[in-house]
Amino acid sequence: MFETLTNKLEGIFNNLKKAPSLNKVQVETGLKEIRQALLAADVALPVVKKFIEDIKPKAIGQEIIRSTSPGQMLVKIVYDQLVQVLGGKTEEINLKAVPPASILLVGLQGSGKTTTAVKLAKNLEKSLNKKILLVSLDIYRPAAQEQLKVLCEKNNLNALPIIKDQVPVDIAHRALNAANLAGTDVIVFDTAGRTQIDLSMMSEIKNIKDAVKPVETMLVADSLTGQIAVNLASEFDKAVNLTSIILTRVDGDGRGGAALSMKQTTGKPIKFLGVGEKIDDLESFHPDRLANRILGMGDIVSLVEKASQDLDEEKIKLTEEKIKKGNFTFDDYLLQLRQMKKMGGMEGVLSLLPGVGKVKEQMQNANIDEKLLSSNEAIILSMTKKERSNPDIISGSRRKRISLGSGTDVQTINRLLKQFKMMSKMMKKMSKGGGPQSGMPPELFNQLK
Ligand SMILES: Nc1nc2c(ncn2[C@@H]2O[C@H](COP(=O)(O)OP(=O)(O)OP(=O)(O)O)[C@@H](O)[C@H]2O)c(=O)[nH]1
Ligand SMILES: [Mg+2]
Repeated sequence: MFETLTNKLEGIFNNLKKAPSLNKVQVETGLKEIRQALLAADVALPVVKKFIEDIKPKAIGQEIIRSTSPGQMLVKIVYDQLVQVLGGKTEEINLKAVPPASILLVGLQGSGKTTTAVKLAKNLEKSLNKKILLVSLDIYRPAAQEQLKVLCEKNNLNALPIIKDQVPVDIAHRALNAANLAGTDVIVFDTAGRTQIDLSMMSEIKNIKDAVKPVETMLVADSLTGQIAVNLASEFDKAVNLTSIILTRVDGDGRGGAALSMKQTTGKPIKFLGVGEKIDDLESFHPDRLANRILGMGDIVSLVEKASQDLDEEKIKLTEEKIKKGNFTFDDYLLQLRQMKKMGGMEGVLSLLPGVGKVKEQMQNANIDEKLLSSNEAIILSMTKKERSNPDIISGSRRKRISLGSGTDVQTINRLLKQFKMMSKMMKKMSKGGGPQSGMPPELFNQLK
């Protein structure tokens, strides 16, 4: 699976990742080779272009984290971008409906719809413990309905009994009734193979959609056809509004162009991969796992992840030192806000700082929520460097400018400045090592000392 790309990337990184340092020319050559590798893997040109454009500034201006090398950082940058291109986060199958939830599989002839219908049913039965009904709406290919029935019998799955000469929309209604009676959770509808240019078949699928109101309309597309599969997805989407894609025959696809181009080109997520002919050969699609498989360098990726986490903690320690010394500026505050966002909000970062239990409570009482974090960030970003290190100079007219720049109002700025002033005053007092100051509860003083 995607061996061509894996081998090429491995070749490119083999030399780079060991090098203790990389110059600009080396990085640029590396990027050029990655570009060629992606093109050779049949990834769509606009996708390749964006891939390289997005990683270029990161690769050239990369911040090297201690205990990693530039080459290792580059591996991580490419990995992150691969995850992005593959769709970012995992998109689960949508079954949110008053049961039964209907799933409609559409696609070209021979793309793997019938096989996938059965695999998908087994998968949902096993992983989500769902009660499933399978229904063939393929009245055109001889024995198509029997094919599904036989596959279901073989795998202990429920198929709707076949009634000869019924048209697809009627079969669909019958399936809905049967499912309601039997307390079925999910109905998987297999359909006849059709092309996007066959207008009568396309209008049939629209009628079927109106009848079954599927929560998922999934295109079953053959990964081996590469960019043709991607274009097909766009065409089908225009005609019938797809919700997601299942790529089949990925087991035989050495290149992976369809998987890598699909999300960016069509906007539709891939939810499953068919990786063989057997019933269990269907995998949920996880961008991060696939990127790892393609790159084959999971160890380096986790090494860099770990190192950057250490760096985050280092930065927090540094801020903590500053707090103790009483030189806390808006730049430090900004750093903290960003760390907070990255580390799962307020809770996450405060749990890393020692002795902040009370402050945490106070902040909660003061209603400092996540939204406020974002608006505070925007405000600080609208300040000049001078203003950040010396907030006292922020006059009325400056406040107005900052409020315009950050899309907030002057009151919000006043509030932030007041809060900040109080915070730094408190910190200064504490750093002088005096006793509890007026207005500060003694237990808070002790916590922060
Ligand atoms: N290797 C491999 N073969 C697959 C995969 N999915 C389907 N097939 C094979 O592809 C062939 C066609 O599959 P079907 O499920 O009948 O395709 P279909 O889209 O229903 O075909 P029509 O109903 O004729 O349009 C079968 O031999 C399947 O075993 C896959 O992920 N990997
Ligand atoms: Mg079929």
